[in-house]
Amino acid sequence: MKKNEFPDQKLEQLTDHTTDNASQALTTNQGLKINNNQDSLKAGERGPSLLEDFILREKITHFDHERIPERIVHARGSGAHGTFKLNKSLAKYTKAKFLNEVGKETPVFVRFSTVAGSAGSTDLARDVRGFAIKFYTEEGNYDLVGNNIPVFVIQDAIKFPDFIHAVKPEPDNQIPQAASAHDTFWDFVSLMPESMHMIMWAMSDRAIPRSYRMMEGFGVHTFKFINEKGKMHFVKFHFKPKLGVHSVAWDEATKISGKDSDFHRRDLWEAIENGAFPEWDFGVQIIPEEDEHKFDFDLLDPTKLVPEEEVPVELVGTLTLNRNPDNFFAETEQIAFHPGHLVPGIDFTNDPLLQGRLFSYTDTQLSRLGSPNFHEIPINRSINTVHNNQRDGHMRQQIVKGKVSYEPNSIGGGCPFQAMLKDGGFASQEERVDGRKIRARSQSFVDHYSQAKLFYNSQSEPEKTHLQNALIFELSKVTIPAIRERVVGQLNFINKELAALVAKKVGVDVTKLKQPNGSIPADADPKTLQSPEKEPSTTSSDALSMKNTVKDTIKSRVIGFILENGVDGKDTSNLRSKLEREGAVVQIIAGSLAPVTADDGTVFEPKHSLTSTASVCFDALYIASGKKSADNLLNEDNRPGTLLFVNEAYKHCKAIYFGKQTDEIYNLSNVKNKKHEDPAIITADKKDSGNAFIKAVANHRVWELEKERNNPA
Ligand code: HDD
Repeated sequence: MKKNEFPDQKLEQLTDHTTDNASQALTTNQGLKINNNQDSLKAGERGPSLLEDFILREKITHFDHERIPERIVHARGSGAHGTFKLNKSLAKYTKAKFLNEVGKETPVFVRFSTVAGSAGSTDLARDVRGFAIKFYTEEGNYDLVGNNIPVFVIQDAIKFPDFIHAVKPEPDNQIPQAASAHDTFWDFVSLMPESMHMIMWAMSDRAIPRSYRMMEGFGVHTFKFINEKGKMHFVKFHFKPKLGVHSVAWDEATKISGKDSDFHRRDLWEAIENGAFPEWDFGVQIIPEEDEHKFDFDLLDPTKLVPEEEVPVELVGTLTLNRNPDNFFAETEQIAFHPGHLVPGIDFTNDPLLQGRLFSYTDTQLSRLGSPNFHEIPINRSINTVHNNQRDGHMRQQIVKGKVSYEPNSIGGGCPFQAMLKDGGFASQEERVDGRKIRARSQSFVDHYSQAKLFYNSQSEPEKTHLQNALIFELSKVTIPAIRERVVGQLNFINKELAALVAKKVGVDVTKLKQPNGSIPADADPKTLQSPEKEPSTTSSDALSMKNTVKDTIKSRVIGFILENGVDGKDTSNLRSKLEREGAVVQIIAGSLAPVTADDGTVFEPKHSLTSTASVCFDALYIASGKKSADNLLNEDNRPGTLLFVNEAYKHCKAIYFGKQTDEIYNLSNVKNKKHEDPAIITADKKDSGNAFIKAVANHRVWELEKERNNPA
């Protein structure tokens, strides 16, 4: 389906604010047609410019003010429009209308982001990814402002500014950009044992996704569902990508950052333009109110997940992104999310991280978007009309009729009036709250390692190796030995082998470790503050390993065809059609951008040359059949590029298909020395080679052969 073929209420609303400049004359902001946009008004052709030049002044003034502050966190991001479809009614649990009627579609805008980097930073930073969704429901906007990691790094919002200051570039020299591999970050987390669970996730490959389309989304906090009868259930939100959860290798991530730092942004944009609409299954974990204390962790603690083995995820909907924004600034930059944008049927819990967020998000929009009227920006407008007595302020757009801007009133007939519950009026769920005013943390939050153990235990061997290497890389950038030591001390509580492996590489002697003490209040009993011995209630969970994710599709995977003049036209076109039928994207790479002529006269238009791109930007490679093409790829000019392509794809565990008569390339590359069975190296003589290639691409990578592939000799 093409762009804009999804008529929906939000799209119609946005269309009223959208301009198309096609066939239009240039005008000033006042609508005056401009006759000369090349020269300012001067006193004589070589004379000074005149103050009178209102056209120059208007243009320059607007330009001078066209930047707004970037988001304090999650500054780097990309978004798209889409739709949320309900496949199974949740009316039993919630009265939220968009979750009641099977088949109902709700327009959405989703923004993905990294957390630490500034707006111009690389997409491939090792970082958590934001996954924020605005549902434009008939009952108002509902925002689910989540991440691709189901737990958070701190338990209480009061620590958020500290955490962000620690991870952002250091204040004296603004180094490093978009990276956690530095002293202040590790200093902070080494003193905050509660961060260890999320650190495990952030050091895993989840933090370097292959694509926004291949990552999970989580609401993180436990929320509440309230049904028509007022009955409450706790709920955790999940989004599972239909393409599976996949990552890139760290070495690749660092190279992609140089070759194409917009890799994720481009990938999302192109997939949507090509009609390969990203899709997620939406799922919920429902927990009856009575079971609140059934778990051996606190449901209010945002550093904990609810293992799927304990409460299964029920898939009830589909999220599809199907339309790119028309204007990045107007839509993606100006969209303002807020966990406090609620609809009846959904409510907060007392999670102290969530409670603090409820203040922060409106507050930040005031400085970022500059006015309390940010809700009137087209992308932020709800699809039902706003009726209230809030008035005026910078950039007010709504024109509210009448004399009345207060309530109660008689002059306006009492309008706008309070809605009854039965008519969709929102009421916070009543809850008995009894307690002493106290600045303290619940004892039920004092379990910092059990789920960190669960995550580490659940990883496959290659995933564990990547996690170890990530920790080694990050800690090697820490210049203060005591910080490295403290982190290893924390790791020691999670897994002794992991700690020992990391310690060895970062110069820490595990035998001499002192207990990390964390930021312990002076009068606290240290025994209650840490729980290194506690084992997780579930010891290993399949859902936590990317190994167990979807691996049966090559939809939208980008496959590089490396070829040159004289290539076997028939073979190449056949494979191309076969892969495209499966939904893959084929891109031609040749020695230059000049059209390539095949042996049968077919002409292939290269999208890239061997020097303009690199194998890190592709999911798999086909070295196209044909002796002449292979010879040309190995001529003096092309040889280094061709071999680098193959060797890097090999090193990064990708599928490579060597077409007919490409033995010389095979023999000159590192692939030649492989001494093991490798299902992702396909040669043309292999039976059913085309399908074997498709299977290997769908498998994403042969991570289990990483050691062998990295030591090809
Ligand atoms: Fe936050 C933005 C996700 C805790 C304060 N946050 C922001 C975005 C995402 C998250 C995805 C980007 C939204 C967008 O694309 O515009 N934040 C989370 C999650 C958290 C979390 C999943 C924990 C579970 N955040 C959190 C805390 C605070 C904030 C505890 C402050 C007390 N977050 C903000 C913010 C931002 C933001 C400063 C920056 C830009 C914005 O809000 O609109 O208010």
